[in-house]
Amino acid sequence: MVFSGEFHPFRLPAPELWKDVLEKFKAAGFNAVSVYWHWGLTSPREGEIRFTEHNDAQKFYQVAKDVGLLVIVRPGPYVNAETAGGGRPPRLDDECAKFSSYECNTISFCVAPIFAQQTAPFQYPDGPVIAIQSENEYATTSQQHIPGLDEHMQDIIDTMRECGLTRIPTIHNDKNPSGQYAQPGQGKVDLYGWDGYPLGFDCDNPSRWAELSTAHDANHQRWNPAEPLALFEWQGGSFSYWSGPDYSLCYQLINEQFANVYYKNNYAAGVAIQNLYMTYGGTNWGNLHTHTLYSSHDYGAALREDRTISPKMDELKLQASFLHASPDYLLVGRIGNGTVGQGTAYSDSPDIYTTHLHAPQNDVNFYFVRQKTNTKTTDTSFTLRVNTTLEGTISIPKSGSIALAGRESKILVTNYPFGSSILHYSTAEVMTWATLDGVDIIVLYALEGQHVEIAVVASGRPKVAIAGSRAISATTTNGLITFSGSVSGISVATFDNKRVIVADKKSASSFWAPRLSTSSADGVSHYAPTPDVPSVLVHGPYLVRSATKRGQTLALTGDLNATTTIQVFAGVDIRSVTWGGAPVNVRRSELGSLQGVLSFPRSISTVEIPNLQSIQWRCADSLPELEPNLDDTDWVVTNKTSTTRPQQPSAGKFVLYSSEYGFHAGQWVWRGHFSGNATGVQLSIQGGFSFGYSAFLNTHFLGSGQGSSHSQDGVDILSPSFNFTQDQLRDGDNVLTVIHDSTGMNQDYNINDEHKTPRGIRGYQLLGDNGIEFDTWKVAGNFGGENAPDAIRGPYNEGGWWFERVGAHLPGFDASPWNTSCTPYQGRSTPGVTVYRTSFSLNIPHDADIPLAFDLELDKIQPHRVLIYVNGWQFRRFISSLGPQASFPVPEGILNHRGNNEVLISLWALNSGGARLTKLELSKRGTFSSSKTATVSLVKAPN
Ligand code: IPT
Repeated sequence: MVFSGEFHPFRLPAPELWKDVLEKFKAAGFNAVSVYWHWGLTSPREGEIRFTEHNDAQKFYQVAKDVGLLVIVRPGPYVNAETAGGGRPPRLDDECAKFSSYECNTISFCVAPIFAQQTAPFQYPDGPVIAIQSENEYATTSQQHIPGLDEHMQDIIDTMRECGLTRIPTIHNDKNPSGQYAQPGQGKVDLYGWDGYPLGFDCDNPSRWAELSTAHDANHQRWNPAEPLALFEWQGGSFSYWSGPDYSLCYQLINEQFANVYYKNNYAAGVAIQNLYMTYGGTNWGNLHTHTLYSSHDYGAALREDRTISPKMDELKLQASFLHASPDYLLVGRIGNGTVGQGTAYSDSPDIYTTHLHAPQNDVNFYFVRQKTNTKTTDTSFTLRVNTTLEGTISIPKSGSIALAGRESKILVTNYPFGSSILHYSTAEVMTWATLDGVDIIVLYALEGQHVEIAVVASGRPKVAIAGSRAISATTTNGLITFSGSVSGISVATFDNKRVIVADKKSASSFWAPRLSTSSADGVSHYAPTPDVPSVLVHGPYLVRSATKRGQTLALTGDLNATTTIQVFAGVDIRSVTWGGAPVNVRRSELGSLQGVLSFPRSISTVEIPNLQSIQWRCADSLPELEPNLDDTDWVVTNKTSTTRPQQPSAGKFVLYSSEYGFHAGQWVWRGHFSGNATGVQLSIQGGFSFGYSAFLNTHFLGSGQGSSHSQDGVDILSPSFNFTQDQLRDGDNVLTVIHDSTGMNQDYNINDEHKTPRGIRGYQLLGDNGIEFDTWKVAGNFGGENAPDAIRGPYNEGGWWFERVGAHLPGFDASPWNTSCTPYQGRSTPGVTVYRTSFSLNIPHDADIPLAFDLELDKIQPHRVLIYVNGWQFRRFISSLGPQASFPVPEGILNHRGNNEVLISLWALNSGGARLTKLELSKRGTFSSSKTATVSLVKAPN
């Protein structure tokens, strides 16, 4: 079973934190991670490839290998992923008439071959990479008529092979289970799979569920029955949009109940490869997002943007642990092959839908039960007719009933082997099991208060000892011990060579099942064991990352969020326990565990962080363009009169598309020069969903505007018209200054070149004397354009406003001449842009993990737009009138947790009354004592 989570390394640009994320995946039972690589970030300039920092594929593979995760690699060339251009470098926009086609011959000049070469040495079993994806959701059946698509797919596959990726399967993620590239022919991949987002991206309706599909198996049988059933992207969360719901609502939509019901429906179809998109979402720092979403990419994923663990991770841990401990699951027959089936006939309640899978080798039965319809959200009580080896067909429980909550699904087993023992049947679910010193331990769970009945095969009539919360009692008949009761806390029954742990679901999720570290040098041994069961069970801590046996001592590492009671279930040869290297005072508990207390260090709970209100700020006006005699002679003259882009200019002689002049991201200043008696101007400004603009004539403010969060055609365009007054005009040269931002480049989801959608001024027209025209237009974009010198923070990090062009956002900038009597809390009283700079130091202990966030406050009355630059990294775009996000975590490594930090905030006030920040503070997203890695140092980047 490949239990995989999606993570885009470039969305966490502090590579020293990758290990933390992957260790959290691993601890939760994931055995694989799936990654995209982004061509546009990797190769912003012709001939230059940057496999450095957040694009360092080999470093990532090495970390995954060290942690013990397999890797599914998805290098595009097109990736979508809600990224700028969907992965295409915008410098290529004019290269071909139709981008994603064979005629364009994308593959010959794209980065995919070089990624393939990078990846080849890490193919399994030398390294962790088990599959390579060709393209992404490429083509639908209706697009098949576009010539060249299949040849393009084949070309990518051939290229991957030529580049040395010969030992792993090529894969494809079909948009729908429509069999694209599953059938013999051009572009066919080795391992076909499909994607599914059953609840779409409707975080506005966070409790609305759709019905479950019962067709997974049928689709699998139709397209590729000889291959494992693979879901290469399965909904793990949802993106959100400007002014839309906060990610807490996306989490609510795709929460632990969703994970429980929808993923178990996948297992009921015998899924063998499942990748949850996203499992860690990260951040759309530095303009790497497409325009449809905001700068958080939290995605409501199991691991939050600030790397803290959500309850969904608990649910996934329970599922993954069970699947790994149950090799019979992978040996089950198909639904409907005569011995197994699905429907309502298994239960005495018509409301219960059951899928029965049977693994003949050990005669194990799996029953996946759920509500027949998701419209029913109340509890259902039922009995289930099951097959057993010992008693034939019986109804369970024998006394009482099974309770299924409204949004719950259970996997119930019969004749389930654990070590040398057999679970005859159970109405509680199995989390995992282990055999420690000949004692078979199994962990079973149900929701708090649910009645369970559990029957374990015994030899004769052994004496049973029950300890802990004692929520269950035992009945002994010859050869069978039956436990029953309402689940609460942790109860432990010991008999024969067996220990049965029955926990409520919440208590069960506090179990960690680490594998004992091996000393094997190749690191590959992590991937192999069957069944994959733990070698020790640890209950209590917030996170357990590793367990190593040193003589009679069990050395544990992990994280705490509070003082915690720890229980260690291990072999009798383990006499003592260390936590993070320090001895833990343990004694043998009545549960059979070694029990002790891990104290939360005071040095960590009392860490102080700066109050941004009381530190020194300096400010500067960032619109010198409004000064009467600004010299713009060295600006780029935007004098193209034609463009090959599908979207043609709507009016005016010159093409004012920023990308035509090498400026692809961030914000820009446009200056149109004219002389004569104009009475006004009409403009069409295009910046993507929810973009903003302000226009000025000479020094006078004309007006501002902001786009909407949705539009039908994937373009957000505002068409303001301004009248000039006589006092605004000058004799001779007049300058119309337009500042605007882009919320990111479009993607090319439908293979129709949408990524070429321009940003800039789509059209313009001076009003007044007949024939009056602008003489020249000029633009200021990011420093260096496509040749931007900052190869670390990458091609999209900066825009073209004054402060960015002079490098005031960079840590080495000397702001000492700036004004010191201003703060962002005072703000400005006129429209325009002010930048505020400050520095502060942090002193967070090495053994602490304290994710920090900048918190702002929404303000619709005085709309403003804010960029937050942290040590030179544009980490956030905030739109006060739209939001929704107002709290912005910034990872350690971008923030220096042990030393100085340089922060620049740009405040763009849109209305004539100006704007100020009513709130700007640093907050802690959590306080953990942590063994994440020895150090996370500040990412080295130009000053
Ligand atoms: C799927 C894409 O493959 C992926 O890149 C990402 O964009 C995801 O959607 C949504 O976050 S496409 C799927 C919606 C059919």
